[in-house]
Amino acid sequence: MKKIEQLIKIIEENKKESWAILMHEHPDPDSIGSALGLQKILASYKIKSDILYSGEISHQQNKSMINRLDIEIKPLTNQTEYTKAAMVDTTPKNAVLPKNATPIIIIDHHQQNPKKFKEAYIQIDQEAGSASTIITELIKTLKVDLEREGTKTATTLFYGIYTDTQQMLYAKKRDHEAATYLKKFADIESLDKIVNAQISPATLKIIATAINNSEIIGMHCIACAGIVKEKDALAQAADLLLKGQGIEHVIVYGIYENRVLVSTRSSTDQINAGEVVKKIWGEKFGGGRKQAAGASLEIGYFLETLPEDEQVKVISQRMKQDIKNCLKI
Ligand SMILES: [Mn+2]
Repeated sequence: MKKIEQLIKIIEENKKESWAILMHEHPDPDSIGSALGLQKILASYKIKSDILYSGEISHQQNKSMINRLDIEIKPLTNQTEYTKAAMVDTTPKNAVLPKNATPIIIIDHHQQNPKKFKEAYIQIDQEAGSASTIITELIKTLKVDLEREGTKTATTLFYGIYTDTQQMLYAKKRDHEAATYLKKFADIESLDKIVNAQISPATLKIIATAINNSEIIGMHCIACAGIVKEKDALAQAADLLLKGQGIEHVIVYGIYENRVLVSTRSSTDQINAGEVVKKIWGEKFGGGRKQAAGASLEIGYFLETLPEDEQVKVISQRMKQDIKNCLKI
């Protein structure tokens, strides 16, 4: 049986089931795009599905996309109504599933082999620059209509390809072809507003504090953002600092509601951001990918009761010490 026939068979056989589409923990544009794309595919078979995520939505651009395009995705709590699950841009290894749902579709472009799920349609395609590329190809093959009410889907899929290929910089032929196809149906004006989302004054202040307090040691940059009211700002500060000349590894941290939140980035093969975070603070508190990671640490009673500026001072000192010790810098 051809691969596409296998997919159609699975969809047809499960028409009466209750479907959930899962993305990875902290959905990015590629996750959201491919989830919406798959939802559209299922809808063309008259299947209603919900898109769920298990972590949280961070980063201004993601929030801005969801709000502007009015995208409906729900947090995964303890829903029991779903019987089947489709996973995009992730595999069961890296995402939580609804209680009663069996994964029957797994589509991803990362290196992972979900051998456990023999019954499922599995398409792990590392040649694709994004999960959205794979889904767009399926949309084309299955002749799913994007002309009618397909703008939202096309726009998010396009954005998914765009971000996962670093603004098309690493896009291959397939990604370009998929993007070109989607562009006919996408709302480029909205996309422009999403890509160039304005930064709130509070976020700007946090970024400024992080830059002012940054310490650069070789290719490492360690920065304290102080007390932060908007935690997404930490990731934005880390992204920006990584653009600094000679900087290839960034660790930004700030105090947010009795926790120290850490956001890290790496642009070099020498540093695996996720591994570094695990090594410094332990698997329980931190983790992530090669290029981006984070940690969340409890402050504790004695520090919490200190005045804010004392808190920042003590925490920052300890943070820097732990980071430097671990990196041997
Ligand atoms: Mn992806």
